[in-house]
Amino acid sequence: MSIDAAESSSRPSPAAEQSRSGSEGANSALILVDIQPDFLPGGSLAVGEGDRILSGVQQLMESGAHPLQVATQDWHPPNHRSFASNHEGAEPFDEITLHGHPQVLWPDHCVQGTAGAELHPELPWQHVSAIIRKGLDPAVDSYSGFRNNWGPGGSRPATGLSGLLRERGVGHLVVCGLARDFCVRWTVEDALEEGFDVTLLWDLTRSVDPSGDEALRTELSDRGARILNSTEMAP
Ligand code: VGL
Ligand code: ZN
Repeated sequence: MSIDAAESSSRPSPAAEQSRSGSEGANSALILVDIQPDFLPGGSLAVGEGDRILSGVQQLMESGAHPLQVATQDWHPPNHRSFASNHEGAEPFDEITLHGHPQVLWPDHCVQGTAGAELHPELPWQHVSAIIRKGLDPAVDSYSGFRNNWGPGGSRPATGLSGLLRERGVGHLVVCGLARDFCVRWTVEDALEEGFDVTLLWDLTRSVDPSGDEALRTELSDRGARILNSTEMAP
């Protein structure tokens, strides 16, 4: 056996070691969920106080604390089935059944190519290695960064985010963004199911409906998410 082969067979890759350790730091990724003008005050699906997360998110992006940063971007065609405007007689925030599951009907938002769908122009996106666009299929909504919502066949096809993170040796995700009770929630739930350690930065999220926040916090922490404020994060 050559020296090279002996070395590579006896030594696990740094990425593999890091992902087993599950500790913070070297193998963590910052996941920035749907930080887009349509979800901020003035946007078509504005989340109350959504703009309050921006300076903390910016600091985190610039801190260099997370070697990998990944963003998700809600990115719908104009004929998307989650839009109330595409259902006769429906109003925004009505609930219907779509492919056998409850579906909230939203105001038109994050329409591909519009200003409201951009990643927020004031954040330093140059630090982000990958952007996962979701919600492109007009027939299926897509809250989570990991999987679409249920489609007509009952499956929830993967976006590829899980594979990307694993191949980069990531074991721990630090999640922030909008909206806490939809896309952040579904992303955290899927991340836990995929076996990642998850820290949710509560102060760097806001909800469409804050009345459910207490129950949501309990649910996510019961499922295994660590819930912190950004000020409590190790530097
Ligand atoms: C979202 C509703 C519809 C979100 C996206 O980013 O939380 N919510 N599309
Ligand atoms: Zn959407």
